[in-house]
Amino acid sequence: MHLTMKDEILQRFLKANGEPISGQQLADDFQVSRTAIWKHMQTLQQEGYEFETIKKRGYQLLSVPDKVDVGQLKQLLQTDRYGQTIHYFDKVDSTQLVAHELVRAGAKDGTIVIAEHQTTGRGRMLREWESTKGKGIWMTIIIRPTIPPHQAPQFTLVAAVAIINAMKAMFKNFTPEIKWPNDILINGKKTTGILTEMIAEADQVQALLIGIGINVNQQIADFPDELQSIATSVSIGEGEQVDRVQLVAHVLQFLENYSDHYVKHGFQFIKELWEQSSGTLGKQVKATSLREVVEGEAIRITENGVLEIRQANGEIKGVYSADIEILD
Ligand code: BTX
Repeated sequence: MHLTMKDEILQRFLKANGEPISGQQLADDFQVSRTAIWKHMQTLQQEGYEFETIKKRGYQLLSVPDKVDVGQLKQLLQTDRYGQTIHYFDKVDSTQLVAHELVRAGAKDGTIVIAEHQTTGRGRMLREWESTKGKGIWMTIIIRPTIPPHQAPQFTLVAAVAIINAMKAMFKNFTPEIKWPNDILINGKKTTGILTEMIAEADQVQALLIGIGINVNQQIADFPDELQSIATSVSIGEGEQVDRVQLVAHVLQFLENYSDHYVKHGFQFIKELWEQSSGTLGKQVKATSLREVVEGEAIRITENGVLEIRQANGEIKGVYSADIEILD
């Protein structure tokens, strides 16, 4: 992963644990003039890093801005492709819209778009997605798997298990659950939504745009009134402030592993992971789709990611896309 000199300077400060580093030392190490170092320090300060200049000892890092720091993310990432190209924005309309433009311009597999704030974040069926500034992960990953278009919906489930297992690897105070197909719940409330969009030819996917919205550091009062009873954040679940950069890095790592596994070996493994974390199977549910309402026990997901519901009369119905209400 290529780091710019500014990123590398920042890494030095992050690793120094608050100890000062002199401008001369940095200039010697990077073999540039002190003025060049000073310019990078100015840029870091403009980005919100606070430094104190300590006489004869150099710059001391006092605080880092609460933002998803791209330099730090690049440093953490151990993926081959996912997140190797990062488009970072302070504010966008929707990372999905930016990603569509990037796909048209030929963006590579694994390119991500990430923003601190979305003014018109989107859910499924053009619903709104509340994207509070600086509190969540609002990200779209462009992937270019060699799969036929009918398999695209399975990628929503691939993304769901990747996020769930990234969370399980990082947090110990809650157990996230998947609500079919695309919600991740903590203590029964929605913390994450996934929106998968596709650009395809008749028999081949050109690109999938996997939009991931994770509420990370919101407290209840940060959500608008209408979401306060149904939404939650990772921080509320864990009971402490969460490092968003670490979470992004974990999600990308799991997503790359699982996507590659899925493309090579099929859906079985993902299905098993999904079942392990399901908060839907075995429950009485009401599935509302554009066409119909199906009520009954959620019994399984099929190889195609379809949710099967056993109705009171014993008939089993497959649901492809719907909103699920868990009744018990
Ligand atoms: P969804 O249609 O399943 O969920 C949308 C519904 O969820 C809304 O109608 C509202 O009731 C509720 N909701 C809205 N915002 C939040 C929130 N922050 N937390 C909990 N519940 C909420 C889910 O759609 C797909 C969301 C994908 C969002 C990502 S963010 C990055 C990318 N860019 C973009 O515009 N969308 C995706």
